Parts: sequence; structure tokens; C-alpha cells
Amino acid sequence: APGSEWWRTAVIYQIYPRSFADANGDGIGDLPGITSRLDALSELGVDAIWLSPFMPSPQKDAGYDVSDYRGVDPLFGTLDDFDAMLAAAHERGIRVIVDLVPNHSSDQHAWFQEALAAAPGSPERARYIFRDGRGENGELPPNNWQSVFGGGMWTRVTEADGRPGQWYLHIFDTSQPDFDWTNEEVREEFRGVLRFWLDRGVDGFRVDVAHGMIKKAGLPDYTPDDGADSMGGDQEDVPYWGQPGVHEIYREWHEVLAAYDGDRALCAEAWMPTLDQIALWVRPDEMNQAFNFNYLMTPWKADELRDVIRDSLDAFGAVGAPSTWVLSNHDVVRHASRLALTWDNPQGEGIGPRDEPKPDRAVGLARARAATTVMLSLPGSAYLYQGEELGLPEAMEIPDEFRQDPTWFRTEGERYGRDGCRVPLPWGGTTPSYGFNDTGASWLPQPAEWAEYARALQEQSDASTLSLYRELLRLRRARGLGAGSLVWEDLGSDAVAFRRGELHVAANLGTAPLALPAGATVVVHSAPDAGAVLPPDSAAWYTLA
Ligand code: TEU
Ligand code: CA
Repeated sequence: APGSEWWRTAVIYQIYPRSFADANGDGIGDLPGITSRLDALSELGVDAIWLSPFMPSPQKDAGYDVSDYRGVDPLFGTLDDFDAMLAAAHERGIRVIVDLVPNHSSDQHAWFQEALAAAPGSPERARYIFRDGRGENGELPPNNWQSVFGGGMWTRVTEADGRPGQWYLHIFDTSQPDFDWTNEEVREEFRGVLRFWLDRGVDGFRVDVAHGMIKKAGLPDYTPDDGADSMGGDQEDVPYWGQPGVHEIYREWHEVLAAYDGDRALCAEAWMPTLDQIALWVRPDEMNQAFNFNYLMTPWKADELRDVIRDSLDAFGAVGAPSTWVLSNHDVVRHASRLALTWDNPQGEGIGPRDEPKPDRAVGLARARAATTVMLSLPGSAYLYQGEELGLPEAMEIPDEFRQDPTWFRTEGERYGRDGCRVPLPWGGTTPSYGFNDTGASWLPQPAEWAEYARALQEQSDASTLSLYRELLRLRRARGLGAGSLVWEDLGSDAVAFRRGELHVAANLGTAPLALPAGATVVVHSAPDAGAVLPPDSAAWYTLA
């Protein structure tokens, strides 16, 4: 059927609702803002949008701390606004994916409040992971696990009698208690949540921390290898990541989606160390896709880029799944800055100590354009993060008093955290917020250079990053590049080169210009004035006579 398994080749655009477009002018993007800007996404040529969480939330982790899974936070609008946005997207042929956060809720969720009020051992506590502490008076946490956001993974509660009591587990912030996914009541509740959104017509879910939902039985102590952080480095058996029990949950969800028409899709957010491990989360009867963060984390080096493309196609191909490709999201340094970093940034997150040199903006932008030119030629599904089509850099100079990311607070400012990739978009126009709204208000300050990056300005130039993205997406669709395979070509050790049928793709990751083969006709070039040459940090699609 037409549109079947659409997710195999789809280009999916991530909207970070609070920073996309602000219709009511309070400085925070909202659902009506998204609706008002859908034409821009049609013109860009994306197949689907994925919305980061907009459900009711105390916003301790920008909405990844949900207090009600069946609603819309008043910050972003109403359920009617959601339905209107969904209908408007569907009218334009754009599918809509909702971000589901099942690993943990907010501590303000009714269930967690009930758990706090209930006694140890009660069914209310059994929906989360409460345990007695160690030590004589239970004053030590139940195990030694460390939170991804810094500090311990356990917080102690005060019992009804006023005494310090049990501890609850939270992989992330203290305000994000983890559910106990071995509890059937939790599973039943979330099947209902899935149906709630599927009934409204959503096309699928991006599943937050999909690999964290089951913890190893007995919650054994875990000490990361030397040099590994709480993410586990390259370690295979981290007791809270990728435990085999998650497959059963995915299979249940797959069944829930299969009861609906229209090919609804599940995408796992699973930061597992190796591509083979990531591919474990996509199976014909489980997840349809998983984010390929190995591609995102690959440094700007020809051999490593070749390897990760080959390994990705192999690993996902082996399980019959499409590879995904992603260069930026709301958790990592924007690739227009990251690809020009001169220091180590292993997780891609945070922008390093303050005294590190700032990445060169021109180099970063050139590499970002080249990296995207390669990415959008690859078979599989590609994810774009709002603002990358404008070539936005990371905002590096956010004053401390504006910072909101919990990783900033929990590491006491040692990590800059993720605010720098979350700054509201510049649409253009004369308001001080560069068209983000009519009032000039903005929940994070926008750098002065946002004026140069404004979409309205870029619409007027064929050489702009926006025009490059539009052209790449138009050609990708016209040539059906999302499907099929690739054949490697050799243009020297500094090049990444391959063929997609008639179309040749080459990138220059070296420091000297590289001539394209004789007879090359450029179809699209990340460095538009370069002709049949690849300057350093550029990429092109070309045909041969
Ligand atoms: O991220 C999961 C996750 O593991 C991230 O914390 C990631 O490790 C980090 O940001 C990069 O080092 C998801 C969401 O994408 C993120 O925004 C949330 O903060 C997190 O889950 C908790 O819900
Ligand atoms: Ca608003």
C-alpha cells in the first residue's frame, strides 16, 4: 500500500516546542506557533515531525518530566490546539510523532504523590522503585549507581511518621522517579497512554530512554570501567541499560500499534555503546527504528566517517531495519559547532570548560553543510533538529542566570549542559526575538548573530544553508535515495565517496582541495561556488557523463 513502512526512508524533523515558534508572545514556543509555521516545513520538504514533550510537566527537565501523560501543558496550549496542529500537519502530508517518556515520570505525577503518601511495601510504592537503604538505619542508598545527570541515583523520602525512610531510584534528576516496568499496572497504564494518542491520530512515538526501562534483578552494585561515566562507556553489561526484559515491553507496544491502520511507528532512543547493541532494539515485532547516535558522535575524520556508515548499514541491515542518521538533537552540541571543536567532547553534550577555545564558526558551518550533504544521500531514515537547516551554531555565551538545564545545576556549572542547543529559532522580521514571536520575549536569550541566520534572510539566497537543505531534500525524494544500497568509491584517503545508482557522492575531510573525476557534473554542492572541485570541508553530489 502507498505510504506503507514510510518510516524506512522518512526525513523526520524534530521540533523542540518551547523554542520553535511562539504564538501568544509569552517567550515560550507553543502548539499554535507550530501550526502557524507548518508551511515552512512543507517547503523544506520533510516527511514527518517529532515533537519533544508538550504534556503537563513542572518542566524540571524541559518536559521530560511528565506529570500527566494524557494532556497538554498550558504553557504549550490545549488538547484542541494539539488536534488542530495534527490536522494541519496531516493536510500537508506531514506525519506527526509524539515523544513518550515511559522510563520515569515527574515527581508531581499523581502516582508518585500517592506513592510518597503510602507505606513501604504498598501497591502505590510498587509502581516506582522504592527500596530500603543499606547501613544500620538505612542511611546508605540501596546501591552505588550514579545518575546520568550527576550525583547519586537514589533519593531518600520522609515517611508518614516524619522519619527518614525508603529510597527511590531516578536515572536522571531527583524529580524524575523511575517506574517499575516489571509491574503489570504500569504496563497497562502505558498501553492506555499509547492508545490515547493513537486514537487522536498520531503516526508514532519516539520512545525516551527506551533502553533504561528494565533494571537488572536485584539491582546489583555497578562500577563503571576506568574512564567510563554513568553512560557505561563501552561496557556491555550495565545493569540499567539494555536489559533483555525491555523486549517484552516493546512487543506489547508493537501489538498496540498494529491494531491501528496507517503504519504507526516506534523509534527507540537508546544510547547503547555499539551499533550491534543498538540494532538489538529494532526487530520486526518490536521497534521500527532506533537512533544511530554513533553516527552523531563520529568526529570529522574520513576513515571514521566511512567506518560508521559501513557499520551502520551492516548492523541495521542484519536485522532488516533501516539505518537512521542524525547529527543534532536537543541533548548535544549543535553540529555546526561540534564538528569544529578542538577538544574532546565524548558524549557531545555540554560545551567543555570555560577556558577551552571556541570552535571556529566558518569551519563548523562548512563541515556541518558537508556532513548533511553526505547524510541526506544515505539510504534509511534521517532526523533533522530544528534550526540545523539554518546552520545555527551552539549558543555559547548564555549568562549563568538564564541557564535551565538540570545537568548545569547538578554538576554545579562544570558542564554547560544543553541550553546552548535549545535557544529559540530566528524566523526573521523586526521583533527583538528575530520573529520567534511578536513581543520580543524569549525564554533563553538569543545571541546577536541570530539576525544573520534568520530564515527570512536565508530564503532570499540560493547559497544559504536553508536553500541547501531544501535542494538536498527535494533531490533525495525525487531520486528515491532513502531506499536502496550504496557502492563505495575511492577518491583518496581524505575523501568519503560512494555511488547511489547514477548519483555520486563525495566529501573532502582533508586540508587540500580535491578535484572531482573528469566529466563530473555537479548536482548539488555544499560549497556552492566551488565548481567541480571539493574544497576542504565540503561535499557534493554529481553525475558522470
Ligand atoms: O535523553 C536520554 C539520555 O540518556 C540523555 O540524558 C543523554 O544521555 C544526554 O543528554 C547526553 O549526554 C533523554 C532526553 O532526550 C533528554 O532530553 C532527557 O533529559 C532524558 O532523556 C531524561 O528524560
Ligand atoms: Ca507561548
